[in-house]
Amino acid sequence: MAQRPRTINEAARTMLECAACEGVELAWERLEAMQPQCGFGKLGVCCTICAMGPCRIDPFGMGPQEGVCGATAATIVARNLARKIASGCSAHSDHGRTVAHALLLAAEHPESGYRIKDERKLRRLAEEFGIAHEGRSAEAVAKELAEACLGEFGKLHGELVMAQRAPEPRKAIWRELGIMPGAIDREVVQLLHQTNMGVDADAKNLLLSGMRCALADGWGGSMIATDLQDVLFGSPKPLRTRTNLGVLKEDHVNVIVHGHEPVLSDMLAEASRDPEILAKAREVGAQGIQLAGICCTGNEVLMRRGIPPAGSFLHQELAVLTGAVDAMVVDVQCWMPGLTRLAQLFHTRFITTSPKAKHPGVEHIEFEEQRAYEIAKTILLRAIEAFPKRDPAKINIPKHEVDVIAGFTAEYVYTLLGGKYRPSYRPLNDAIIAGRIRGVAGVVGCENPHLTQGWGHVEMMKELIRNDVLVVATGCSALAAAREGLLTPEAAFIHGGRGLAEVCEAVGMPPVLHVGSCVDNSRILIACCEILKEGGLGSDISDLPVAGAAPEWMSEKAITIGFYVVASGIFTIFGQPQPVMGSPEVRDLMCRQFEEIVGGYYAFEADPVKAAQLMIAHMNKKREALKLRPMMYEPAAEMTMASE
Ligand code: NFS
Repeated sequence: MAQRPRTINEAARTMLECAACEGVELAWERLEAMQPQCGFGKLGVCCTICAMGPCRIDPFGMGPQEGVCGATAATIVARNLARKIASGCSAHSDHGRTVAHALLLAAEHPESGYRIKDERKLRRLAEEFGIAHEGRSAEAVAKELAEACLGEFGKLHGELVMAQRAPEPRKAIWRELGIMPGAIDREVVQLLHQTNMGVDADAKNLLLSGMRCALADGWGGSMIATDLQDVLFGSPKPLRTRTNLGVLKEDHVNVIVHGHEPVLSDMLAEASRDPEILAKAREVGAQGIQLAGICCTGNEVLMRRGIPPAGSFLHQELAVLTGAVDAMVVDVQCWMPGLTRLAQLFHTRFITTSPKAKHPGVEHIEFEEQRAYEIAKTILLRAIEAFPKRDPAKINIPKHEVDVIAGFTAEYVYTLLGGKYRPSYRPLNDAIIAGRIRGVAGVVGCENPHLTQGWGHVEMMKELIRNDVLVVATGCSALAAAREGLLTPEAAFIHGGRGLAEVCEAVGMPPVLHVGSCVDNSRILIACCEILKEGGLGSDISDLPVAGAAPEWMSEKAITIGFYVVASGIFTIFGQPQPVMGSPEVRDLMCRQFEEIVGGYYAFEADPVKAAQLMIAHMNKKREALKLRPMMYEPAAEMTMASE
């Protein structure tokens, strides 16, 4: 049987060949060594919640159908899934909390190095939170806003402030179902309690609570992260830079920032321009410092500072293999412990920085927001020390890099489409109503060595834009698209349908808009609200011709995102199924009954072109319900089946 290619990306392929020659083991080899993987775990029917187990349900109906406590497959699957939602919500929300702390610091201790960069957004948020701001200093307002946001995690009463941004009919559904989120931490705690041994055994009830917790992420923790990052680090605006491993420079000290929270990476970006640091770099023979990103912290500094992304999730090990990474600096989430051993084969300084994320044998330079700039400089000095220790024989930087335009936000769409003098969502709504644009798809999420890296994202996006669907992308999906040149206006003419290409040409925008990191999926929710407010496309998010997808997902965070997107009323496709296939009851809930309950529902489809067709069919259904005009141009009937 022909082996599935590991990646669609040329630079990654070069590095994988180099790894194979050197006998270095990466995630792909570790995956192979793991075969066969546990089928019970994959189906979600293995329960380790109490010590009467581990229990597992026989999916073929030949063995036990209940755990020792009597829990059925549905209970076990739903409980396991709910715990993953709680974990994903924790990760994003803790990120939001960190940013709120940094904002508080900026307000109270300007000497910390953090500054308020978007005062307009600060004041707008203050109004939303009921904080008086007129005639008050930005710092005074920021202090109150940061405290109010921190309060959202543990407040005793009421609903999340940002969840009020949702359209009225949506909020009515959430209240009716009892899934309107309250305090963020409480939603996580309640879900963990509910999934304890001997508490909730009702799959539907568990998944509804899962939705409430997920909504506390999407319309709470993640939204706080996004908005406060805009206040603190500046609201992104479209900018052009380069991406892929070729952005690493042989004659520069290369520092990779990897992880998620820009409180560190933004400060490293600032410190990398410090004259003292640059002088030190020159002393060791380097021309300067090249900062490059991996994963979502890479997206954060890409959007705001134009720092080039070296790659996405599966590029992390490949970057070290170039032999030219002097320091790999990680904070939280999505870094592989396998990096530790790999970095030891090279001169690369692998540095952890968060008290929440350490690994034996790894240098730990703890990041403290109060001394952010000083610590950022210390980290850069470590990289400079490493530079002369490079082994020239091991240096192999693939020459691949391409143009990328990134930095779109829900707010920026106003100017993008409406122009500077008539900022408005009207042109977007009109293009949808007139049938020039079929709808909008959010394609997001991770990469997974189970699939050919980038294949799912890129083939899905190509099929969508070919059918006049505007794509918004975040996280590693956006980075995969960037590497294959989809984030440039030219891509509209090469791959786009005629209607979409006309719109892209008129405003000079790419057919795939990079809207940020994974917490920035909240921007997509807000864009949906703005489209509704503009009028003509229904009254609830579930009325809109929109869909979401995570074709190569792997993280628990992706499950949480999926749940808040579905609970917000949006049809969502995951490539690999979530671990629920061991319970037909849970699968039916998610893939069918959810539509009646919340308007949004799931499909699992690994073929990205077929998945795109499902999204298109969904958009057509919504267009019909809205009685919109037929599409102006239908693409040629031939459907290029994706082949792995
Ligand atoms: Ni999202 Fe971003 Fe990438 Fe997946 Fe990880 S970096 S927060 S979880 S792997 S998209």
